Amino acid sequence: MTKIVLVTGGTGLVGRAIEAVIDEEKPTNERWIFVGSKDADLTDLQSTRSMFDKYKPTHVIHLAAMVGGLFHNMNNNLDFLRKNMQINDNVLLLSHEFNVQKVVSCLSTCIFPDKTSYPIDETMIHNGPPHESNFGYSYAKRMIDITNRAYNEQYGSMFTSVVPCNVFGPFDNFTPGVSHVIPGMIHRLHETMYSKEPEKAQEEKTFAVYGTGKPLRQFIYSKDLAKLFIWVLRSYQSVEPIILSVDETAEVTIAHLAESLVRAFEFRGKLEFDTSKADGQYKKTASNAKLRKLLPDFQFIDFDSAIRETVQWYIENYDKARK
Ligand code: NAP
Ligand code: GFB
Repeated sequence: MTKIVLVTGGTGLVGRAIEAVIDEEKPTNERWIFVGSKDADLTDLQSTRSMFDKYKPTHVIHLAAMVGGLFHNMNNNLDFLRKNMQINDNVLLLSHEFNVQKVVSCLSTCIFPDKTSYPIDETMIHNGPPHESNFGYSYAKRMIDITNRAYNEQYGSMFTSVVPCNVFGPFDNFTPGVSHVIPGMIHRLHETMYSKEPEKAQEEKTFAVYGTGKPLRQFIYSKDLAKLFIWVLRSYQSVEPIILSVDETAEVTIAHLAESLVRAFEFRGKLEFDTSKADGQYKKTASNAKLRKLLPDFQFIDFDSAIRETVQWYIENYDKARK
């Protein structure tokens, strides 16, 4: 029987990557539908119900969320909390009402307890408060896991979730003040090189990295995450969350990331660190041991190559990128 797979948040960074993988694969027994807020405002129950009634999905990949980087979270914790709670409750309720066979929702490694031992693993999600910079988003995401377990206990629903580390790639959100670090720095470095101080030679220009550059992050390329998401939908049969992250050894400092971006742009100016800006969480090192056990041969794309591909995409799609 043909699966009807509804991807909420299908027009975003992760959704567009999944769409690209599916377009290449052309599965014959699956019909994939990628939706954005134009198709339904998922904070509204009636609008959500109409969309479920229109598509009658058998499977759901639930990506839709209010999403942003450190600075956007710091200034909007209430909105991140309420909007994401509304979206998540509506999508899971309608998935139940329409007898969806499986829902894979999306948490994040930034929702784990701030005071914790490392590496973090899937069993530690609720072991203490998250970092104060994004408590709204974090508690909304944690409630997905709680709600999944409640539906499974009461109705036997196969509602599960994945926990990606920081994601980047084409079709990201490059909007200043909203974006995550990689699209944020790509946008600003491009402006430094091509718009600001046109009278200055590149060698005389400086690019400011926000914060000290010392925090550590694991970054997964959206194309890799897309392949793992599709595998989870087809083959992972547990309500327990699963971390989808690059290896602990792939963790880099923000300064290292900045140097990789400078190489990708061939920027010949100087880097400086604007320590008046917050660093956020120092680290959130996650273990992908559970994933590696299930998929021992999965190969992640080389970080610098993925950064180059993303920078190239941004330059070629400058006019249509979200910024
Ligand atoms: P994104 O690029 O900002 O895309 C967000 C998606 O959600 C868009 O398709 C957007 O639709 C949709 N959306 C937002 N509000 C909506 C609403 N009220 N009704 C319907 N749709 C709505 O986000 P992303 O980076 O792809 O994130 C996808 C998922 O991955 C999220 O659950 C996020 O929490 C999770 N995640 C992201 C990261 C990361 O570093 N990016 C890391 C870990 C987890 P429009 O296009 O119409 O606005
Ligand atoms: O991706 P990011 O904004 O969020 O990364 P988090 C923030 C880190 O990058 C901080 C530094 O150390 C910033 O000082 N940084 C340097 C920059 N330059 C920039 C820049 O131009 N823009 C941004 N945004 N940061 C988020 C959570 O944490 O992780 C979200 O707040 C989400 O909820 C996301 O889950 C995955 O990695 O700190």
